[in-house]
Amino acid sequence: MIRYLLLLALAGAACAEKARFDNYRVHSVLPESEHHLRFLRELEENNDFLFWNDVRAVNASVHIMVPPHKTAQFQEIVDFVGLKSEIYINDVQKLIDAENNNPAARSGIFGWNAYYRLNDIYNWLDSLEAQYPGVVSVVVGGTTYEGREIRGVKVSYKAGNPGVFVEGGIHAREWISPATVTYILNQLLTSQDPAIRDIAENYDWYIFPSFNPDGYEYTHTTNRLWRKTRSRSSSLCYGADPNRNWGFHWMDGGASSSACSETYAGSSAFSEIEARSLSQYISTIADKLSVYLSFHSYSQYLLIPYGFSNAHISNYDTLMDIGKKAINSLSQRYGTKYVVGNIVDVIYVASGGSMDWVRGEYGTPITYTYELRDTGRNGFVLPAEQIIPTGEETLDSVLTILQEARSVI
Ligand code: 0X9
Ligand code: ZN
Repeated sequence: MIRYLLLLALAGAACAEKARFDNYRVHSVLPESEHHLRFLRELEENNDFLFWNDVRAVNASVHIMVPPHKTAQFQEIVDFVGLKSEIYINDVQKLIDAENNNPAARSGIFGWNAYYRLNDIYNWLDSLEAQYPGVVSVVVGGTTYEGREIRGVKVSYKAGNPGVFVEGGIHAREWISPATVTYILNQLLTSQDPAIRDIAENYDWYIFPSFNPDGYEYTHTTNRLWRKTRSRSSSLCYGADPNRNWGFHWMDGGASSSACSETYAGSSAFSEIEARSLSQYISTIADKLSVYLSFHSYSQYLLIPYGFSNAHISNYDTLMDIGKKAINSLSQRYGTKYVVGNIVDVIYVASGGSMDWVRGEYGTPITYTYELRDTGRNGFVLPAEQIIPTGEETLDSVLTILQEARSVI
């Protein structure tokens, strides 16, 4: 019921103005026993608080957003269960206000000192096609519920290259993902570094900054913390989790059948037009793909398939080996530390993801999902000053992956 009222409030706000998060705090809570884990899982299912990350394991902190009017309730809960809790974000709204206050975002000139609206990104993609004729071509990978294009580019300097697919922004609120993906694309076209030129010109790139354009726009106009698509399949809640909706081991753990859940898998596999149309597009180029990279935030993980099981896939050792080299490269520039591993081992069971479908359906050999910066001090609301450093270190690791991939594809 409480959840329902909150949704009504948010839906009302949708027509009028942006949802605000004044004095909302994010607490980092430490489960120290199986009992704590069970308790936190139950709390998450109750949908009373928005969990920014998931309940994983003993000693893995859980980030829980607490509205000011629920502070007392939250305090009672943690005291009662004996959970250690620390405030990571004192005022979510302040962080949101500071995140993107750079006037660059409104200047009309595209760049990496601010987060941009979908149309700014799309106009920039179009401009690349004009600027790099014969190299960049704009492609439409799919359509959204609200009728937007899912626009990307193909970058190809010559025929016959192995293909790399780069997916950003499947979760709407993870703004650093589209920003990092456009950063990488820009470097591929403009960098003079011979190592970057080498991967740019000797792979064919299929790059999609936003796999969830409706959700991304909604995070700009209405609710900064929206995750899902914007489809309407139930009378209660909007959207499904587009990274639980793909048709390989759909609803095989770590996904919800309730429409109001943040991990709602949808009414059936590929019920969401974004996942369905993108899967059809990927099918048309799958035989050309050697590498699939998916970008999320946050937590600083480099993840390998699958999300429904931690059984070792055929080239597990290779992916772990390359992954370790990649996170080592990533750490060189700014000391940013990542953890590499199977999804289930590192985070939690999560079925129906895009990477899993690509791997399961086509056997694409080199597949990784990034969880970009940070580890929770800003979470989804990563200040725009961190876009370029994140882009730089991430590209360092992508370079390593593609250099190493050569000997195995
Ligand atoms: O839960 C997810 O979808 C991802 N984490 S996030 O915090 N960004 O939501 C993890 C994706 C794991 N990938 C697959 N299951 N394929
Ligand atoms: Zn995500």
